[in-house]
Amino acid sequence: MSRALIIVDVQHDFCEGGSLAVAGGTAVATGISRHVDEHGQEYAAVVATADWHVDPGEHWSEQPDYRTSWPVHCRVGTRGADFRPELDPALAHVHAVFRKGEHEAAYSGFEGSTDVHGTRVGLGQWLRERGISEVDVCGIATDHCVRATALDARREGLDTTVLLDLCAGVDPRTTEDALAELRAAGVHVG
Ligand code: VGL
Repeated sequence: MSRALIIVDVQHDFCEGGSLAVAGGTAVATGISRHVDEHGQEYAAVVATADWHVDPGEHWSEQPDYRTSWPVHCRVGTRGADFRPELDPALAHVHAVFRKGEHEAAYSGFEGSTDVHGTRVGLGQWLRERGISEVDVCGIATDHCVRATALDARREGLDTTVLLDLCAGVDPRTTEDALAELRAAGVHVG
């Protein structure tokens, strides 16, 4: 059995002071770095995803509803799209970064791709090629990108665990709904 860690969207704009700040985001960045320091050797691979928007259409809105439309966030070339510095110790162990959403909303890390010798490779293919059968998922936001990434991981047939202590959610109600949906889909919530 071969396990990977997927670190979802721990970027400035999703942490305190960012344009779409999620309470607890910075603490999650610190916690993930500690987790990788303590448990990094248990993973065959550690990967990170990043929201990476150029022009994502109605995903950005001047009047966001915070469910399907959002303030401008993670614009490519801005600090908001960068990873939080508290994640740096974990990033030193990251094998690949999967960027998603240049021209559309993209909640799941499985919509992201990384460059392998000039070819774009999606997260699902990348994990399959390395024989990964289990994934731990952590990051921001529990009720959106973590949710979508964990559901897609299950659909890929991966034994999937959400590390809840290493996640932060936008809204307590949608976070509870997301956790119920994840459990119903067979995702472990630990
Ligand atoms: C996210 C809202 C909008 C996330 C991304 O990373 O969970 N949330 N875009």
